[in-house]
Amino acid sequence: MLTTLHFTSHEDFAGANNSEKKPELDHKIVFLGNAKTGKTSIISRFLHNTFSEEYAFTIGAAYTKKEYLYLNHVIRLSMWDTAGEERYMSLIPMYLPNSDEVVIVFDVTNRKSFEDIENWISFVNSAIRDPMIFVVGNKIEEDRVINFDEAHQKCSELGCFYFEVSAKFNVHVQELFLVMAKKTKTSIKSGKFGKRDDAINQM
Ligand SMILES: Nc1nc2c(ncn2[C@@H]2O[C@H](COP(=O)(O)OP(=O)(O)O)[C@@H](O)[C@H]2O)c(=O)[nH]1
Ligand SMILES: [Mg+2]
Repeated sequence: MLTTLHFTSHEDFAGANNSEKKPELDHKIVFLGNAKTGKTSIISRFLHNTFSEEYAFTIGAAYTKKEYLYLNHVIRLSMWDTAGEERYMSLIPMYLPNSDEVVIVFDVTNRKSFEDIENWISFVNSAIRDPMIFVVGNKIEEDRVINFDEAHQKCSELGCFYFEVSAKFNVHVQELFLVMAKKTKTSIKSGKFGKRDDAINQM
């Protein structure tokens, strides 16, 4: 699977809350990965442009949605943020079947969170067929123990896309969501959304 991602400037993003246009793309993302890797922080950065140093444990799973405008296309995004803890794992297969993309977050300063990616991927594969998985290395502004090449190599072997962000310094967070919108499996592969495919292909 192709793992090279093209970054696009995020100046074309805008909130679409007041828009009267119907969404042209509707996509759903589930966030997985070990606890404290930054799942909630990445989502907060994207949704509210905020970041907190304090760790607030995510209980079970949290659902959020956002509509935004990209190059005049209205995109509706639904997200499931999960806890990353064993005792809540049994809940996750409920959210997975309807998702278009799965994001597995690890912390580039924490090797264990990187090694556990394989377990997360097996878990996803046992719940859904042919998932579109994005592995995201977070906290890249810190002293890292996992470098880009190692992570990229491993993701190529595992058939996943690889992306790096810093939720804290807002590095590549918008781009991550844009790339996912562009690659949304449902719209691109199945043609289920008809005209929406054309809209996305023009982005
Ligand atoms: N240095 C740094 N810390 C981060 C970053 N993203 C999240 N954190 C911190 O990591 C901790 C866990 O973040 P959180 O989003 O709650 O992780 P989650 O359990 O995966 O949802 C919190 O203390 C955050 O402030 C980042 O990009 N850089
Ligand atoms: Mg969380």
